[in-house]
Amino acid sequence: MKFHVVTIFPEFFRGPFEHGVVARAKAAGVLDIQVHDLRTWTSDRHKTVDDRPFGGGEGMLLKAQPVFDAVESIWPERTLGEAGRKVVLLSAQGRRFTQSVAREYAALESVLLLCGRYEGVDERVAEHLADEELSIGDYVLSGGELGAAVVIDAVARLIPGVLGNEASAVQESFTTAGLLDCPQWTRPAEFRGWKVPDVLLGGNHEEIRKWRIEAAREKTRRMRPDLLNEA
Ligand code: 4FV
Repeated sequence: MKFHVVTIFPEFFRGPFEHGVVARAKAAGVLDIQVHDLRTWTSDRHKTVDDRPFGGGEGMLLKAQPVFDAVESIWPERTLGEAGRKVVLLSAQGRRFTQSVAREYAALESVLLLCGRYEGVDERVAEHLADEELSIGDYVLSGGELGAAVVIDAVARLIPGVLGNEASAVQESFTTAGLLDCPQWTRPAEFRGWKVPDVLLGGNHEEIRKWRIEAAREKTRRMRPDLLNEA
């Protein structure tokens, strides 16, 4: 799977992808991440990528031209809504990024992530260039880069062959029936007087399976009742 990331801070992506699952996926050749500096597609000597909003207001906006030129240079023959690949604008106005969206993206051949900065991006990018806008949550970030890193991490884990044991991608939050993952413990069986539930020490796998489903429901009821309504 291939990710392209367009940003005014390419150096931002030096860190996040050098560790753990994503680094292993890159090393195994099942994941390729290309980071592009948006200023590459500017023509003035100040490499201008932003300008003031029409109608006034605080702050600056990313201009449409460098973003369009970037995408059309990275994917020259691409058309909107094309199968197998997507242009995605990270923004606070986007569709909410969830595990099911991560699964959707993991089935694609390639995703190009556009990282906003300043107060946002000229609306013509969302209207005429991006296949969709995506939000990682209802809060305002200083840029789309963190969102892009979140998307790449969540999707990379779902690429076949990336997680050592695929099983773990099946048995986790937001997979089985949209429930949160059940609580888990590791050694020691007693820590500061706090004991691991006996059923998990009993070795009766059917009992353990049933107990875990109920524990997952109980945790979901307590922490995310909204998920139960969705389920
Ligand atoms: C955001 C989010 C987000 C908005 C203005 C970047 C900022 C600035 N991106 N999920 N929430 N983006 O807040 O993805 O351009």
